[in-house]
Amino acid sequence: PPPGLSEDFSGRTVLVLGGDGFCGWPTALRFSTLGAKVSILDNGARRRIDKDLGTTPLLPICSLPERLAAWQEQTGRTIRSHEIDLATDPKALRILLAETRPDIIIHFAEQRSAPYSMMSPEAGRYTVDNNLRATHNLLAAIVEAGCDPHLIHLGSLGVYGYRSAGLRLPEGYLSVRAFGTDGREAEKEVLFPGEPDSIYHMTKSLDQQLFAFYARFHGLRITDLHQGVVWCTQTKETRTDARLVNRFDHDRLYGTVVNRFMCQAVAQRPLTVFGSGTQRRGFIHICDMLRCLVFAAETPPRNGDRVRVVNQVAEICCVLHIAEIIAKLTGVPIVFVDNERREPEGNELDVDNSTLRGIGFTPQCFDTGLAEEIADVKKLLRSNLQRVAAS
Ligand code: NAD
Ligand code: USQ
Repeated sequence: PPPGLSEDFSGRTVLVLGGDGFCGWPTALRFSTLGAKVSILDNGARRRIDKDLGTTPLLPICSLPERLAAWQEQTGRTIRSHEIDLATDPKALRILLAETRPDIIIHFAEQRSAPYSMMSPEAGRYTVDNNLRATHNLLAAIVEAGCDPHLIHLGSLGVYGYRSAGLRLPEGYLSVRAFGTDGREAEKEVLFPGEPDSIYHMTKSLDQQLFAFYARFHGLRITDLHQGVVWCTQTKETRTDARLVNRFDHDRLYGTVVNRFMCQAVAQRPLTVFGSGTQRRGFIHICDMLRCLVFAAETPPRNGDRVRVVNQVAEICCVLHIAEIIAKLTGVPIVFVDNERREPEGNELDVDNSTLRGIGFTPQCFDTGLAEEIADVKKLLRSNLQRVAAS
């Protein structure tokens, strides 16, 4: 652990909202490993969306009860689960909070695909209804239940928009100077004005306003992590048993770019670069995401503090650069595909990630980490095929 932090969560209760998903599942296992009493809340929406779209993750994932039974069998640790829809069942949520009085709530439970949110008016409406209601129901339930958890939300770098236009995107706040009517100059820190490029990212921008209000008005302790695209899928806990494997999305709507490229490379199919590939994004490895989450959980803001915003981004680069590294490592060609998304290409992107840098670890980067990850995807697929053949 970084100096001064114990990474010991014994005696603390952690509620992971969206704990059946790609980021939530390994997070629940990590906090359980670190001694916390963990509960998962999830309404199974993602598994239903998979069914509706006719997509399946690269490796089959067990049902949530099977996953939790496997975790108990492997470690002797219990994780409880609650099938509650955050967006439509505020009463069940309030009762759960009043009963469990969590010390930490980690909120992943939103529809998270930008292209999904833009594919039809229905999908856009679902994304807005689901995400905003979920977040607001959560904030209101914390107040109603009279508990005082540290709420950690997974936001997105995309709330700022991807054009930094010569600025270094700050961690959440911008200092604004203006002249008052008396002619004197005044300065104020304001939330960075978002320029989201999808309905999904817009919901994350609006979430920020809800957090700011509840922190100011009700004194809630909130950390909003503006995270970049997560790459890689497995963690030390999800590797211990095939029934614990994490979801590995590789389809066009939910598969994130690096994970898609790694699958394509293993399948010896061309790497699909959308548009010119000059769009720049922020990225973070899934294991580094967990380290940052543990750090955030250990360093809560105080009641009355403004929302703490952290840019959870380890590396910034353009999509084509990643494709080129993978093409060089595997010999798989790159194909340029018409970009169906409306997003800036050739954009400048500079992000202040001093909090992450200050934690005291070296994040994993593409130049050194991709070869090992591709080998890992091959190994995972091979062992899964053997498991299927043996069953
Ligand atoms: P995911 O779709 O795999 O998981 C989200 C989980 O939340 C699913 O299990 C889903 O069933 C659940 N859920 C959704 N709506 C719910 C509701 N109303 N009530 C209860 N459960 C609900 O997504 P993910 O990749 O794990 O992303 C989690 C969070 O992290 C998202 O908010 C996303 O914006 C953020 N994030 C993800 C990435 C990434 O690259 N995956 C990057 C940055 C930020
Ligand atoms: N892309 C390709 N080829 C592909 C897939 C994607 O070129 O086969 C490109 C896209 O055009 C885009 C970039 O890769 O320019 C990233 O796309 P993505 O699907 O990997 O990620 P994105 O849509 O940005 O969304 C993901 C998560 C979302 C999170 C966001 C963080 O799905 O939940 O909020 O990353 S960020 O991008 O920093 O806002």
